[in-house]
Amino acid sequence: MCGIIGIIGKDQVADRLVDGLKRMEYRGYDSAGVCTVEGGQLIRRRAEGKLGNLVKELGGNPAPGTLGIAHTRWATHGAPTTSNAHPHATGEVALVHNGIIENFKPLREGLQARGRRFESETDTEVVAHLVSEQVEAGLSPQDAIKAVLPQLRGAFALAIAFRQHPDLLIGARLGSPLVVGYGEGETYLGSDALALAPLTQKIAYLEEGDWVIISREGAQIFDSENNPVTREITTSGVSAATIEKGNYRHYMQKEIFEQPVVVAQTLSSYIRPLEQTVALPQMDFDLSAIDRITIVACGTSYYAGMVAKYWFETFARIPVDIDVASEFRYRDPVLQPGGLALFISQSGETADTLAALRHCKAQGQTIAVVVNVPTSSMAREADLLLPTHAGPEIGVASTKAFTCQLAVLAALAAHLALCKGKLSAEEEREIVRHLIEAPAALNAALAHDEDISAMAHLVAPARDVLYLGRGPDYPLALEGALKLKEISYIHAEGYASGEMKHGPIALIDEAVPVVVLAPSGPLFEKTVSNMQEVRARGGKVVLISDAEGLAEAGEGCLATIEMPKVHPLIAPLVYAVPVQLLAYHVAVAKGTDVDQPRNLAKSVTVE
Ligand code: HGA
Repeated sequence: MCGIIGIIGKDQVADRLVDGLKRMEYRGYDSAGVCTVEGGQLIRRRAEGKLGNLVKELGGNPAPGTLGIAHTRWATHGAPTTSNAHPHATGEVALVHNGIIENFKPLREGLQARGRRFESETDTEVVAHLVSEQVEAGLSPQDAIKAVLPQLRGAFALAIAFRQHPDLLIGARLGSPLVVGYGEGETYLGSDALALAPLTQKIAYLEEGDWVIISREGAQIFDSENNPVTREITTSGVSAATIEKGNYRHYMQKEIFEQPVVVAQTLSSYIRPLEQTVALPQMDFDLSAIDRITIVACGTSYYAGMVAKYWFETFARIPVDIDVASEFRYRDPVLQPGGLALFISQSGETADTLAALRHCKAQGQTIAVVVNVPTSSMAREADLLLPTHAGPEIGVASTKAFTCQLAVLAALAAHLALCKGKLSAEEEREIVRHLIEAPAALNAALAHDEDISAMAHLVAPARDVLYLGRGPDYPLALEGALKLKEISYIHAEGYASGEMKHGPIALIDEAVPVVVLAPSGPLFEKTVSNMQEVRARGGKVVLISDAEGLAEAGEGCLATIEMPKVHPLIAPLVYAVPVQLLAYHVAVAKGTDVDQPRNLAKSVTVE
């Protein structure tokens, strides 16, 4: 959320700053702004709404200068208006911020008592005034930062420009990500390597509490105690080309269709297809000693964790607790020694999940992470890093990251089962054989895109939609409902199909479509019975099943969606496709903004 970028360069920066914002727009699109320094002036341009509005503003009102900062906002404090847009500035200082300054109220009151006037409702503006106060008192930018950072509580990534210093920018991070990029006679700050992809591949990741002075010659990094430190400069593998939309209408659509390839890519790191065995990265702890797993995640990643709970318990017979990160971290969870705490996050920066990870680490749990960004904070703080290889996910509604997470988690479950002696070599080979079938099965599921597109108009007018599933398909029902809510703004709920009769069935009438996920297999009959209970009350069912399941139970449904017949192990991966496509086509039918749905943003770096 909130993308920030800073450039101190040889040439004009405004266009390149806006270009960087374009690559981070998935992080927030409430407003955008830039500020350059030129001729002893801070030149600031801001606009409410999508980035296009800022581009228009700059068209009529350019911002010259070879040094500048820029921001795309997902509002936490204050409405998405131009006056709340970043950069926030005083006469001397301009800055952009990702995070929340939790003690902004007392700081603001103190500043107001000292005569400072505020122009926004944001928490961020206090930082601009605090730094400005120090600069106006005659301190250098470095000393001003040293004086201000210890006063801030909460989370921040900051990029700060100074009116009288066209030769430097200052960055700082605590809780929110910030990277330094090294160019030829140019240096950059950015929320992530993706923002800087066309500018440089040479990236240093700041650590918690670090702050940095960047100049055209390079960067000086300091830790939270103000000691000079070096942070490794790595070569980022992210190229600008990997974040193009190609021939697709939306990023989300492209990412749905990438799934066979990226799931295969991910699996190739976790299985040996010839030997038909699972292969996890080296780890310096004994996995066989793990006797309890705690899974923590948010949103779609949480649903991947819910599927994994079934696998860990079924295959490895290890008890699993699972919780959403925002609840877990504040409920004082009981963590037994010898436990594995497993965190799942696309970005690896999700603030709630990261805080939960640090809590578990402090309690002596072994930390494993499934993340899509191997340079992220979670990846760097884990004992066991299990990367997904989904490539950059730009669509705000997660799709390919989810199926890649499932692929990794299935391999982890099999490996744990082996370590625990619960799986024979033959059973391992069987699991691997099914996993190898997943990419082709995903392709077969995608072949039904047109059918789903053709029936989307049946769901689009609904005000409410229910999704039902049983066993590992229950989390899929939750994921289907989440996808629909996120991008089509239709109220949707996922339920365990057996739970309907305990209350939600009261909602059933002919205006509420009920999407039933029922692959043929051990749970099919039970789910279909629950479906019949819905239909007996006038409910309109969209049944998603394989040919066999549809032949048995498809008659009289509002619509059916056929999936390939697959082994129950990979059914959650395959059944992700129709729920993603259904949400996508309903959103297209409704004309909503698929890639940038209202109120949402990706990489949730605030609590
Ligand atoms: N609190 C600041 C920045 C918000 C943010 O980082 N969101 O992800 C604001 O509301 O402008």
